[in-house]
Amino acid sequence: MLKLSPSDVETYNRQGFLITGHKIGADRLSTLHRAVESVIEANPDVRPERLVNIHQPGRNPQGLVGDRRFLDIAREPDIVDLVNDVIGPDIILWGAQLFCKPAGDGMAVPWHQDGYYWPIRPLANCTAWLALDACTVGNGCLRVISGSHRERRLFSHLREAREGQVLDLEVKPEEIDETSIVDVELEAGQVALLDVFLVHGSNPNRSANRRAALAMRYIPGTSYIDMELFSPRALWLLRGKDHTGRNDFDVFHRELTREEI
Ligand SMILES: O=C(O)CCC(=O)C(=O)O
Repeated sequence: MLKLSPSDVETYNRQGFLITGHKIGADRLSTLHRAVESVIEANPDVRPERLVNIHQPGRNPQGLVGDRRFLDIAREPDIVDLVNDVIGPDIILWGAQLFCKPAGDGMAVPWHQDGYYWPIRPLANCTAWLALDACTVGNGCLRVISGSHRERRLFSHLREAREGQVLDLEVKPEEIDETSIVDVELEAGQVALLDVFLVHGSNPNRSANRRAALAMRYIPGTSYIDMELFSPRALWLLRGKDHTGRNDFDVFHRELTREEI
């Protein structure tokens, strides 16, 4: 079992994010690169930065064709072990988004808090953000406002549908503490963990190198997703139990074949 050190956990709690020492191997990475190509080809009308729920095999409720290889990595014990150390032993996988910024015209992601978008009660989530390509300042790496999660409050967001941005909700500029911006540069295969209250975003990719990353989303078994307020999706109980009794683990699993589950 992979373990974060007490100092890693302290860093995660203090900063709201952690660059872990975990790196997935080259074979696994090549498999995921093939999955990236495959979902881009299967979803020609969707920007590659917006491939939501992409771990759900078959056509997902959002209308996108997902890929089993993303589900496999999201359930990989090494990744789930890291999540375990920050949200505890009851772990539910509920989402995975591919943010693939093509070379030359990759879109920006405005400053936002994930918690602003998601009806998770009580609000808790860890994102395991896996760099599928080398992520650098040059190709639009993840950027975070270190410590912005600490008050565990949601900042005011503006609805700004700006050309070239992946999301249309953006933290008000006056709420951004520019002195605490950290560029999260990662090698391909590295994993960072992000708290649900952390303000984060990324710049456009104008470079000659693609920047792909998979954001895998996990809630603790003490939270539930209010599906009445959300677009429907499948949930996977990966470890422990659902203490709320309000998460439905059958939805959409019924439509999956035995091989797909
Ligand atoms: O990949 C990025 O640049 C942004 C990721 C993000 O916003 C997220 O994981 O919620």
